[in-house]
Amino acid sequence: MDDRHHHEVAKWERRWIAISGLMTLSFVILIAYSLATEGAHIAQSAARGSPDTLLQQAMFTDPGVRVVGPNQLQVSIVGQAFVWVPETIRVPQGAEVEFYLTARDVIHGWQVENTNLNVEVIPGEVSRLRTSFDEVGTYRVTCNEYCGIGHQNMLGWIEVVPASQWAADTAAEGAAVGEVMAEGGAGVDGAAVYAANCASCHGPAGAGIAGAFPPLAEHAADIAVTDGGRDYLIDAMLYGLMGPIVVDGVSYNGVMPAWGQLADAEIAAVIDHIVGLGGPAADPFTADEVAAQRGRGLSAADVLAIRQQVLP
Ligand code: HEC
Ligand SMILES: [Cu+2]
Repeated sequence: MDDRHHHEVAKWERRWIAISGLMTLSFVILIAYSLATEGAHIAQSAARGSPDTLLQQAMFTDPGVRVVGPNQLQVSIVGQAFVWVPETIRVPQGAEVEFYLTARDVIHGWQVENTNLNVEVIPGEVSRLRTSFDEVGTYRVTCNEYCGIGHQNMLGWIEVVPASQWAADTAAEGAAVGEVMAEGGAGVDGAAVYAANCASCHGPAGAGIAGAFPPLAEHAADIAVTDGGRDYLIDAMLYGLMGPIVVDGVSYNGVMPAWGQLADAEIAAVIDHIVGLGGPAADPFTADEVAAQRGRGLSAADVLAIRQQVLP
C-alpha cells in the first residue's frame, strides 16, 4: 500500500472530526447561552399512574389557577384532543407559577410561544414546571405534537397582567380562583362540564369539525325546541349516539360516547350550556327531567332511531 493514500485519507478524517467537534461545541455554547439568559425550564415528572386515576385528582377534575401562597400560584392544565383546559390562564406578573400538566387521551406538546416553556404532556403522567413571567402580555400556547385531525386548533393563552390588576380581577370573580365548582344542584357550572367532557370533540365554542363532530352551537337549541327534542338530547347524553346523521347538510357517521356517569344536574347543566351557544331560547333543563330518562337501557343505536323520529 502506498503511504501517500494513507496520509490523504487521514487528513480528511481529521478535518471531519474537527468539523463535527466544532458543531458539538457550538450546540453546547447555544445551550449554555440559553440557560444563562432564559433560565432552565425543564419539566419534572410529578406523578405517574393510570390516566383515569390522575384525572380524578381534584387539581384535574377542576383544572385552573389556584393561589397556594403569597405570590405563589399553582396552575393545572389538561391537554386533550383538541383543547387545553382551561384555554385561558391569567397570572400576575412576577408571581411564582407552578404548572401541572397531564393529558386525557394522547400525547400533546404544551409550548408557550416566545418562551422556552415546552412540555411533553403525556397521559398517565403529571409534568411539573416552575416559572414566572416577568413581562405583561399575552402568550399563545400551541400543541407541538400532532394529536389528530383538529391538532392545529389546539390553542391556549396565558395572560400576564400587572399584580394589582390581577388582585382586583380575582377579587371581582370571587369563586373563579380557588374553589371553582359547587357540587351538584343548581350550582353546577355547565360551561365547566362542557370544557372538561365535550370541547375535545365539539370544539370549545361548539363549532364542531365538519364531517367528524357535529356542531352544537345554533343546533342543540333547534333540537331543544323541536317536539320530543328535549328527551332526545337527554337520551343522547345518557346513552350516546351512533350511526349516520346529517347536520346542516353535512354527513356524520361517528360514535358519541354515553355520558351516564355524569350526575343528573351536570347533564342538565351541560345541555343548558350547549343550548345557550346560539339559536332559539329553551326552558332550562332540570335534573328531574334527566332522572326520568335514566334506566331505560337504550343503546346508542336506539338513540339514533329516536333521533330519526324527532328530526326526520
Ligand atoms: C369523543 C368525541 C365526542 C365527545 C367527547 C362528545 N361528543 Fe357529542 N358527538 C360526537 C359525535 C361523533 C356525534 C355524532 C354521532 C353520529 O355521527 O351519530 C355527537 C353528537 C352529539 C349530539 C347530537 C347532535 C345531533 O344532531 O343529534 C349532541 C347533542 C352532542 N353530541 C353533545 C355532546 C355533549 C354535551 C358532550 C359532552 C358531555 C359531547 N357531545 C361529547 C362526538 C363526541
Ligand atoms: Cu394536541
